[in-house]
Amino acid sequence: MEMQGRTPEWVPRKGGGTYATTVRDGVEGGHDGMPDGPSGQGVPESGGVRRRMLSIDEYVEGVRSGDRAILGRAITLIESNAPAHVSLAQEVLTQLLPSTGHSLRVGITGVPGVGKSTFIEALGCQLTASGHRVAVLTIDPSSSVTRGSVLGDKTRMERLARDPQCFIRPSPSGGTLGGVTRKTRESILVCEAAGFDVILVETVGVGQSEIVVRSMVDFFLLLLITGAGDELQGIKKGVMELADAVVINKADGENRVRAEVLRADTARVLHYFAPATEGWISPVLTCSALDGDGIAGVWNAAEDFRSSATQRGVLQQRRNLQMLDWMHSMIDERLRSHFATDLDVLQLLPDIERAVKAGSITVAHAAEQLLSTYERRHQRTSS
Ligand SMILES: Nc1nc2c(ncn2[C@@H]2O[C@H](COP(=O)(O)OP(=O)(O)OP(=O)(O)O)[C@@H](O)[C@H]2O)c(=O)[nH]1
Ligand SMILES: [Mg+2]
Repeated sequence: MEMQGRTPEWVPRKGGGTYATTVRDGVEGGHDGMPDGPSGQGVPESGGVRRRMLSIDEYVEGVRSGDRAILGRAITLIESNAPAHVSLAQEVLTQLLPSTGHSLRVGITGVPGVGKSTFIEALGCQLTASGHRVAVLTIDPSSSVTRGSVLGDKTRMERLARDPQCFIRPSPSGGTLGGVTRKTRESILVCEAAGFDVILVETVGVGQSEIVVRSMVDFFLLLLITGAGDELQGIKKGVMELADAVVINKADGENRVRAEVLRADTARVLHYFAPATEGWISPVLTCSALDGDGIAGVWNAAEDFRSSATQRGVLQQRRNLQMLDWMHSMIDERLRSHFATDLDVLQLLPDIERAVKAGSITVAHAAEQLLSTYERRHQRTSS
């Protein structure tokens, strides 16, 4: 098989070239959870280092034994779009599946600057101090261009990044939101197999990313701050309806009173929404991520949620549905991309689009012509 032997895992990138067909770099600066910073093992040096490809067993055993370097490499493998890596990653995942599912998956969203990273640092440190092992993943749609707020996060989660009981991995760069979603979902599974019992997924709350994170976590947390305006913070976008808990952050100093007012107002608004999770009343809390006040209360709410949702079977049901939705969205995405790249369709498309714009053909008829062109070609190739 092509993957065996000395196939290079790391390909030199010139001028920061495309990641699409290569295995993406590990994360510089110890941000992948290596306690010892940029030189941590498992992080390739920039410029590309040829390293021996690990076998499936080495990945599986390494991850199961909690080897952080191999965990980092397994996630890098998952993030690769190269076809050979994709199939190897699926083999590794299949073997790891029995060891997955034993964590509480928590999504954290809120407008930029609300304090998500600071909150995760505070919560993460409290959790590891009480014996938990915490993995932090981020979904940042902007990171495909700029690598997002990784640099900012590095300084805001400094203590946590050095904590040996914590593993931090930023958003995979490049690709569609669908691709990023698959990678993060699979990374959650690998982190669970490596023994992390709390998975925190941060998203910056731009575009569709909150919905995407909601679709992969058990417990979804919305952070708010005073003075940012309701519309901006998700009431109109419908994010508040998805939250299993709403937390007013920065409830410290002079802002404490305003935060309490917003808490009470938000609780009143939430009262009119259908529950985000059947049988669960989403609490509205206050905290200060900066000085740590109220963080334990947020975690208590998450624990209460876990026990109540587990008891009622709602948690398992949510996870089952999430996996089915995931499967269907992967199929949708593949079909759509087949259709959009079909040569016959591409040839016909400009004429059809012109006709639709000119009003000389109905939309239904146009869609029908394109789809039947696609189907005819597909029937030819499959017979
Ligand atoms: N006073 C106060 N400041 C806070 C608190 N939490 C965060 N901050 C500050 O708010 C700013 C933004 O914090 P971040 O944690 O980076 O916010 P974020 O939501 O992760 O931001 P993005 O990743 O850019 O979306 C920083 O300057 C923090 O120090 C808090 O509880 N109280
Ligand atoms: Mg952040």
